[in-house]
Amino acid sequence: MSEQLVYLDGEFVPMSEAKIPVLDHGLLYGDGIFEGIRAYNGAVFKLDEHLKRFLSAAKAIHLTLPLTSEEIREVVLESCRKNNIVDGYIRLVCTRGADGLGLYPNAKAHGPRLFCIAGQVALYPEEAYRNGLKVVTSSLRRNKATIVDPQIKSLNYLNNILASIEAHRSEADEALMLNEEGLVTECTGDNIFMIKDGVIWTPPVYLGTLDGITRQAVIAIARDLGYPVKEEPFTHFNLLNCDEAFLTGTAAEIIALTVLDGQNIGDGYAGEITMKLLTAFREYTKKPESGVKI
Ligand code: PXG
Repeated sequence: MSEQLVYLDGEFVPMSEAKIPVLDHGLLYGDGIFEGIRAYNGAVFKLDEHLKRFLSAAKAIHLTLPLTSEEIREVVLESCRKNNIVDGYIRLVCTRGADGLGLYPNAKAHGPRLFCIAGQVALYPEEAYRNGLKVVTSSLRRNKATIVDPQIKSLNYLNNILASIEAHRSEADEALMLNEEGLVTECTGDNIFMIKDGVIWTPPVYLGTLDGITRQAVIAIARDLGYPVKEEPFTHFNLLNCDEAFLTGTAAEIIALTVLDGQNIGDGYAGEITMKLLTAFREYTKKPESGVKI
């Protein structure tokens, strides 16, 4: 197999040559933004929604992207073509560039650096979808929107990484993150939903949640199937006592949360509505209208 080709700063280079200088502000300070995107069946899933979020994040951190939205769209599609992607995972990143050791970004140094990696997706084993994930509540609170807004998909993921390390140290798969008020926000790389008495709940983004692309798709699919969906706050108590809970994210798609802090959610297996949504979601990902053709 030929070497993976990475788009970096205007050209496609082999992975082994795709390097970022040590002075890049993305590396020194987490100063940059990213998107994790899936390709299904020869199309990039929700590409325009990902680009919209990418552009909003750039605006929020005062980052002038080196290409237009239309050009970035083409970079993503061309990255897939160059690597023969039919089903895969794409990482789109823009760093502030090589700006030196000062905190204030030096505009005279190298400008923002855009790169795009198109490769394979690491999936949970299929039995994880039936058995669900073990989740523990993190001792770390989710970043407050008044400090660094979780809606900005920035390269600074320490809040999430530290919570993830904490979860794995206690042999759980994921960490539940509450905000300063103790309300449920999301997990470290996934949004969260719970189902109680046939009603589907997910936290509103203003609590400190990333507005996930999968979250949006699942809300639309659930409403199409006739389930009421509420984007309203709920507590750890509510989650612990719900009938079913699941996480959503680009990599995981829809995966049940079956054990929370050592206690079963429902009967401790993926629930009926969760599995119905997963089936409907997977059908939707195969439809041409869910993505942009590669
Ligand atoms: N919340 C956070 C904090 C995220 O980073 C999601 C929710 C789900 O959003 P999407 O748009 O993917 O439905 C994310 C997703 C991973 C991984 O390996 C996931 C994300 C970033 C990096 C790695 O699962 N983001």
